Amino acid sequence: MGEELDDLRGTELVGFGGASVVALDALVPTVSPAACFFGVDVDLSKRFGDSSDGAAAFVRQWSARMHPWARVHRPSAVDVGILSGEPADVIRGASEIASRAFASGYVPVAVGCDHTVSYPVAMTAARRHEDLTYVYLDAHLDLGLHLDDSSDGVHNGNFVAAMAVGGAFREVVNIGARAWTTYDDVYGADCPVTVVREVDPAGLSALRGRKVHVSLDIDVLDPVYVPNTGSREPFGASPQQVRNVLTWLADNCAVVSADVSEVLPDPAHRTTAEIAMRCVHELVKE
Ligand SMILES: [Mn+2]
Repeated sequence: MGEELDDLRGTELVGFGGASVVALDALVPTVSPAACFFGVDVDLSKRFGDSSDGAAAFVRQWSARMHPWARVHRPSAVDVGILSGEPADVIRGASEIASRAFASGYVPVAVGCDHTVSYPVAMTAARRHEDLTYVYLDAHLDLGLHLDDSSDGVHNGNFVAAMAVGGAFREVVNIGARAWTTYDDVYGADCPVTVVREVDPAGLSALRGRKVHVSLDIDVLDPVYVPNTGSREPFGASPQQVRNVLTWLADNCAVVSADVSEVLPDPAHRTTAEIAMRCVHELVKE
């Protein structure tokens, strides 16, 4: 195998968002569905934005101080490691970790580099759960504007279109698209695509009761809060608005899997790691 998980044997290691660190092979079945975090530390296919290689280790390191909070509020959340290696191998590895997390009753949550990390996790979830809705908070639609002029297949600007082709999902729902390009006709999807432009639970009632994969591209937040992201767009959401939406999804839908991505590992903006992890922690409350 060309991909590998990092060594979790250090006794001092604190996991993503303060979660406990557990080796994947030591993962035991859980009765209540908790988050099973894992990292992907290489860009899988980044066409847009600066490199975010190393983002998973950055997010883990700078969200470790959430441990006292996590111990009280998310006691069952675990971190099974960070994948690195060749992108094709890492994509396979991410699918395998997601499958194993599902098999043990966990909710797999990938912490990625580029947004393409969502692709293997959501596709694995769609194979396991019929009638799954793909919900992504993102300033961009990633819906195939660039499918035709690219020879390298799926990347972080078109993967949503690639996922929606073939009927794997009941519906694709974007929350928070605001980039100027999201006003072009760019849809390449074969299933219904809905755009909810306001980052507000008021626009989400149609999702009540659904099974959902939730993907958080950190650029849905305003660059004031997260300047270290590859494709910054003005007029974005606040952390509180994003958290409110994720809380609503957790309370009104069945969140089966999730991911967060597009944080650039910049030591000048360490608090963005806590913003990212506090937001995704909201999706799985065990
Ligand atoms: Mn984006």
